[in-house]
Amino acid sequence: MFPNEAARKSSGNKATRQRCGLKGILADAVPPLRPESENLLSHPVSRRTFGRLLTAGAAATTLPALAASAQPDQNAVPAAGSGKFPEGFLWGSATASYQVEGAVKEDGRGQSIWDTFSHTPGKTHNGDTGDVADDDYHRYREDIAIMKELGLKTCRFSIAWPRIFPEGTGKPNPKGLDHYQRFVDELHNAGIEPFCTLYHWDLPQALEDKGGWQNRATSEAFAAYCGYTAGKLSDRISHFMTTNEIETFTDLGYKNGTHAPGLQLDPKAFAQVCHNAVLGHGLAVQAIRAQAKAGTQVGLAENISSTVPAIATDEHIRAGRTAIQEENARYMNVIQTGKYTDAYLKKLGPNAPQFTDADLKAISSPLDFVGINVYTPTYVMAAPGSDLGYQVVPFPTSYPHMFSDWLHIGPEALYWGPKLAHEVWGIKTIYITENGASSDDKLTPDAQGNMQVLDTDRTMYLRNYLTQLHRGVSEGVPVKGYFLWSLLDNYEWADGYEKRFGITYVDFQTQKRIPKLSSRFYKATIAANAVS
Ligand code: PNW
Repeated sequence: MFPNEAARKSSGNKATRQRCGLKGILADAVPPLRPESENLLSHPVSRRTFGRLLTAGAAATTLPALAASAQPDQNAVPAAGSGKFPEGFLWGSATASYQVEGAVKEDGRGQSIWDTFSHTPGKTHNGDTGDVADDDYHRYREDIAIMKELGLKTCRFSIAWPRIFPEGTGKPNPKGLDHYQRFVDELHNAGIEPFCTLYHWDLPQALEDKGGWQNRATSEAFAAYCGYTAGKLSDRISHFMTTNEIETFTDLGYKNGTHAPGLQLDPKAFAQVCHNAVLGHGLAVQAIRAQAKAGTQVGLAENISSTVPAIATDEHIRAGRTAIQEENARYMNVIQTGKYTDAYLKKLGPNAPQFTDADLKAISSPLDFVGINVYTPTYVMAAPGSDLGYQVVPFPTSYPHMFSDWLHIGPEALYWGPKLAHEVWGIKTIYITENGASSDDKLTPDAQGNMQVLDTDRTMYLRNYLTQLHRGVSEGVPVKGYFLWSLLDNYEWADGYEKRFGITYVDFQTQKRIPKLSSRFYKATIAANAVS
């Protein structure tokens, strides 16, 4: 087993993590929940929630969303069972800077914690690093041509903070910005709308040297970087996400130590890291709003625990609603509600983070959209008599998973995750900012001797997840787009180049790209605007 797999088994594997989660907490700490039959507006909302809904509504009418300007009525709900998505549904792909770019020493880029970590012996599979990765820094035109060929409407990519501020703060590096301007212009030339993530885990090493996310100064530096960058790029990018998967980078980087910066902090220091990270997100939202063009849409991408009722009866669905709040207490729930749940604080006791009311206000700054990364389900059941009234159901050892051990297959996660997020937090605009799978891809010759990858397992995974997404959209769950992880095989963090998530095969020796069967499936899905 590789180190990263061990980590995911013990922590990144959400079910494992949740099982040792919030047990021992009183069920009455959880706010009353709506019965399945009630819709959002018929439910009596608190004054605070009402205020938030009003703010969100005002933002929606004053800030012209990309989707709104694109004519088609995305609110039109397609018929159940038709497989059809609403006109204007945004089909995209997702990548991240350190996983695809390479060129780590080029054009004044500073060092990131992933350079340090991946070059430390024993930390990654085979000692693999992102030094070259997909060489996308040089080959981005070719990669955008692949997107165009697929018919993508949009593309999620991330900016490497150390390309913009090599030391994390201080003097910006114009060459870094130039690269992303060229990249985004090329996307526009191809008719592809950019969605930009500002932090996909490549923290400048200079900031880690001063404590990284343990240090509140990093939250402030992050906001400054985001404000500056969005200020420079919002003339050509309308959607920004602050962070990618706060949960993953804090858990694996600062608790398990299997991702950069490789620390295993005590519970109190770790709780502060989590707080500083959500605070960084909130301050960044404010900085982007202050410095970017009016109308810029701001959100984040988070792999929330997508709770799935083990059986879809009322009592277990109710358990799913309670669980989605408690299992996401440190991240999405505090971001949406401006409050750490009583159960979360009680569980931490003396290890609770230090925070102020002003912090909570910043953390819960209203968002224009929410990105949800969906890979695995978190199965839950009602547990009458237990403290929280629900239990997370562990995966049996025989439960099917993709090539990554942690990637348990549960298409219903793409139905229940967005649906419950919409119902519980009142989120009005959702994007699936990641969904995809690792496969043990093999190159085989076709009848003419050309190499191909027949990844029927990934294709099966995508078809089933998209069918469940369609189920939600056809019931009115406000998902406006879907970003497949990933366009290309790439550097899968501590798993190095061993675990491939691309729909395009990359030969890492020659950098040759070969579309897989799943790429043909995705192209056909986009062309039909329907899953079948
Ligand atoms: C995401 N889990 O990470 C990241 O955003 C990507 O950079 C990464 O390549 C992709 O998913 C595939 O791993 C995750 O344990 C890490 O549930 C862990 C989990 C999910 C996503």
